Amino acid sequence: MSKKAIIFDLDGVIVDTAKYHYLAWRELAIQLGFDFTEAQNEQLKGVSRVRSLEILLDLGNVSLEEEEKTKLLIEKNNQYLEYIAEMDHSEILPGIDDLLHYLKLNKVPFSLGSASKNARLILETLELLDLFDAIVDGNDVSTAKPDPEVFLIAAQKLGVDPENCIVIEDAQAGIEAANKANMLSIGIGDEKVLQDANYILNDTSELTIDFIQKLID
Ligand code: B16
Ligand code: MG
Repeated sequence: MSKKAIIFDLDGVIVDTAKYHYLAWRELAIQLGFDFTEAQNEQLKGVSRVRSLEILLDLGNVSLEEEEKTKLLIEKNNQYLEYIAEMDHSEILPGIDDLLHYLKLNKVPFSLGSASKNARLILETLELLDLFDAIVDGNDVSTAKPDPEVFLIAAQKLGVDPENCIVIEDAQAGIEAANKANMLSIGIGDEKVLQDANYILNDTSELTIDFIQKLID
């Protein structure tokens, strides 16, 4: 049996930071003169910060100079960081804390594979950072999901072959990236969005130790 490893996405798998991204993007949209709905926010899940702004501006039919975009990206992130600063351990999604500790105890290597450039800060706030064997985030990649780069770097850092890695993701772009990396994919959320995943679970409470253990045996 070859060694198996697990790669966790952050937003939507470990913690629901999407609600804070939404609030910060919405404030920006209102400032630019248009509204931004929660349904539209779905399009930003798993997508890089720069790409998120492009999607938002398209939705509002707003076109801006590069310089202005850079300013807005900083503004949005500062606002987002204010929300993040209020987070604590209690915001970890159901079952995740137990699962991470179980994997640690059983010496199953695991990494983060997130698009966020704030990933380390968020994991630290949740008191989870030290558990991870590797962290790969938006600062480490040149191409965002659905490109498999983030997961391939994680596999390399863990010293496990991609085909022995299991990716847990909530975004369609993340499932596509995992499939391209030749990894087993577990989608958390809507089955219509995550239809290309090898397994689809409604939420993280279904990500039980028993379920994961069967996949790594
Ligand atoms: P940041 P994930 C993603 O996290 C979020 O889903 C996405 O909405 C966000 O734009 C992206 O991180 C970048 O985040 O602005 O913090 O760098 O799901 O890949 O963990
Ligand atoms: Mg996500």
